Amino acid sequence: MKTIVNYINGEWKASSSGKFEAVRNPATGETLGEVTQSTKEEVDLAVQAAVAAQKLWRLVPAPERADVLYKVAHLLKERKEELARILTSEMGKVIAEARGEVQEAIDMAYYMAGEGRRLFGDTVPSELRDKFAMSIRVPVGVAGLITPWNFPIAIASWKSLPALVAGNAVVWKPATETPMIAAEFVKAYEDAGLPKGLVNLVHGSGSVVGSAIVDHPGIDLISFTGSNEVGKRINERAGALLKRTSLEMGGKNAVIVMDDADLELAVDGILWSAYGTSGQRCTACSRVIAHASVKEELERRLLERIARLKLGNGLDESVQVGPVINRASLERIDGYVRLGLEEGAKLLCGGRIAAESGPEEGHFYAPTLFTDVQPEMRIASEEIFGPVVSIISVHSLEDAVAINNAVAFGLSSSIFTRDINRAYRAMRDLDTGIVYVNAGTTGAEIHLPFGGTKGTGNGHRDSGVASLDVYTEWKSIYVDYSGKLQRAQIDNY
Ligand code: UN1
Repeated sequence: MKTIVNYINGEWKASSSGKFEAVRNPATGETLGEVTQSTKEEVDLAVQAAVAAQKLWRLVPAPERADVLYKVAHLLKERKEELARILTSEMGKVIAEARGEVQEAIDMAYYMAGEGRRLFGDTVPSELRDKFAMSIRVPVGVAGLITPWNFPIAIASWKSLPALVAGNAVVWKPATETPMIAAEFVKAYEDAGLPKGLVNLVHGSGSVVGSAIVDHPGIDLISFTGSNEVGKRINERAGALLKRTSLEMGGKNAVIVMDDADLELAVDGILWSAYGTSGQRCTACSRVIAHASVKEELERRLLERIARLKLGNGLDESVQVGPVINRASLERIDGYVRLGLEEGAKLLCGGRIAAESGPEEGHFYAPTLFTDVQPEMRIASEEIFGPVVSIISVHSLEDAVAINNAVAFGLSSSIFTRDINRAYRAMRDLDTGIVYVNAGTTGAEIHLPFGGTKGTGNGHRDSGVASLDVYTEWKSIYVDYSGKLQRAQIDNY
């Protein structure tokens, strides 16, 4: 059994609280280890270390900062298989997906290392003679990162790597369910030679450690991925303290299948984005908006393929659907299914805790498909975060887009059509931060901005160059080499 401890100011140490939480394998129920539960005081120590380290780090040339990131990328690449196995054991996603997720962190590390030689600002002409004007990116200070269990290394990479390359320090609270992969990521930073104090890992609950990070005056910005409920609270609290917050929250993502779609391709896209990661992606497909003329054929093909999906322990290469994260999640998903039945939706398959589950064993939910769902039903508008899909029938692209846009979230959407005009209209009108054409709702690549509209976020983006906007301030600089006082807007007009 492993004991997972904090990493504060370059030292691995358990919290003085003496408290631990068990880390369990969601596929087997086996206890993998225990994770230290920290106090507010430890957040304070982490922030002090971060503040001190950042004072020096901001002066290190960005290409030199990036050298450390290249080493992180290299180490993650070397350790990819080992990391993927740890990820699968504590989070449950199938091993092929876990490898993909580690790859996402590797890609992000190389990409952000490249930013060390870019971090582009602007040079622009001044309106006055003999005057030079430019705007440059400068670090914000100390970033507080609060990350979820569903993409425990990829999402942490989207946040910590741009923070560091831009010259910030980090205090990170990972999800309680996935502390082992978090420790491995931090170990890669340590082994790459990142100076102590720049990344601090503090394990514990949201109510103690998360709140302390949000409240601490030494933390300048918060980047959070998780539920809407927690995100709203963070936003209110951090807003009152005038801290920058970047929030990435829920989704209710839809795949639109038009009457001219390649149906086999649509089925592939739906299966992968709805039941991959057991539906526990912010980007998971949980609605299918199908043209009435292809709906029945689509249902028939989906049912045939769902029946062949293999559930089980994600370490088994032949398994396609792993467990959900814990018992509470299993019950919440089942609760939504009961609700769907009460609301009058028609259950086509699944709708039950799968036989692979047991009270002390894994937590598996049978891939579930509802049809004849009305857009306003709760199963069609609230985030379920499990393998549950609702089919809604429409007669036109306009109706499909309107239904897609009617929910409170706006993360990802997709359309299957062979008509280029329809595809472009959808790209224009779908109100989500990510749009796919002829692919499911998942599969975001790290060099593009990740995030969404409406209840999904608050206007910021993870990953891509856009993430630098979260971790930098703009500084506008004017250099007057005329040797005299020149008044802008006055002396020149
Ligand atoms: C998430 O669901 O929180 O596009 C992240 C995807 C992945 C990232 C998902 N690359 O599904």
